[in-house]
Amino acid sequence: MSRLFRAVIMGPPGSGKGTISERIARGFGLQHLSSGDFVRENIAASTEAGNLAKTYIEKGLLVPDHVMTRLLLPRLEAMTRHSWILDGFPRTLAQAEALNSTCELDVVISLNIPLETLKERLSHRWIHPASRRVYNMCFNPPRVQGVDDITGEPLIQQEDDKPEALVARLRHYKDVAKPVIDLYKAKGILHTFSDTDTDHIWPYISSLLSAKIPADRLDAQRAS
Ligand code: G5P
Repeated sequence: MSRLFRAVIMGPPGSGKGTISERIARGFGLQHLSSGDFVRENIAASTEAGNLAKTYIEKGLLVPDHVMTRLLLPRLEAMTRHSWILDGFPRTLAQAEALNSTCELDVVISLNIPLETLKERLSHRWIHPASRRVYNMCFNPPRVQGVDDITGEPLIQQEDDKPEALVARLRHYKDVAKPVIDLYKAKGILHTFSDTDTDHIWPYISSLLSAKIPADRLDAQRAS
């Protein structure tokens, strides 16, 4: 069996973690695990953790570490046979330490995107609440303004993409991410990418992963 590959993608809100993770999942056959999606699934299902998380997300705050680790770690522990890209976790040093005790990472991708670009992107993001399909009114707009391409239902702007919550999220990210970035730098697995455009960053990430992912795993993926 080919060796498993585990990667994390970090970056502030709107940096393109979700967009790039989808490309990695498609291109390299990794499972895309998104901490934000886990949180939103729990909110939609009104679990105890979801109800608690909702009160933080609505204020543009991070969900407390003990809630996040309780949601995420069992999901990761259950994926013993899969290679994955983990999007949005860890965000704090406590989360990074908890992850460390669960698995060994091969690569950490850090996205370094200018603040003005982030604000611009997120203020244009709209979603279809039932499916979580994401649109951007400039980058990937719906075919008809304000409605979902598949269902024709109305799109909404998430509470935490509205301007007040957004500024708080961006400010907070920098403070809590620094020790996590320093930790992965010290381990020699951090790779940072800086640009205003996902399409410019993508070829570099793709080359990195082509070099890092074991050849037998890539061959299996290409053959499938
Ligand atoms: P999430 O869901 O992890 P965020 O805030 O970290 O949320 P977000 O906002 O989903 O991350 P992203 O994944 O980095 O952003 O970026 P994306 O969705 O791919 O792209 C953003 C927008 O820009 C999209 O509309 C996309 O189409 C567009 N775009 C992408 N590239 C380009 C480009 O090149 N040009 C242009 N013009 N547009 C582009 O977490 C949500 C909340 O859950 C909690 C927190 O409260 C968090 O705020 N949470 C956690 N709390 C504590 N610890 C954790 N580990 C947590 N994980 C989640």
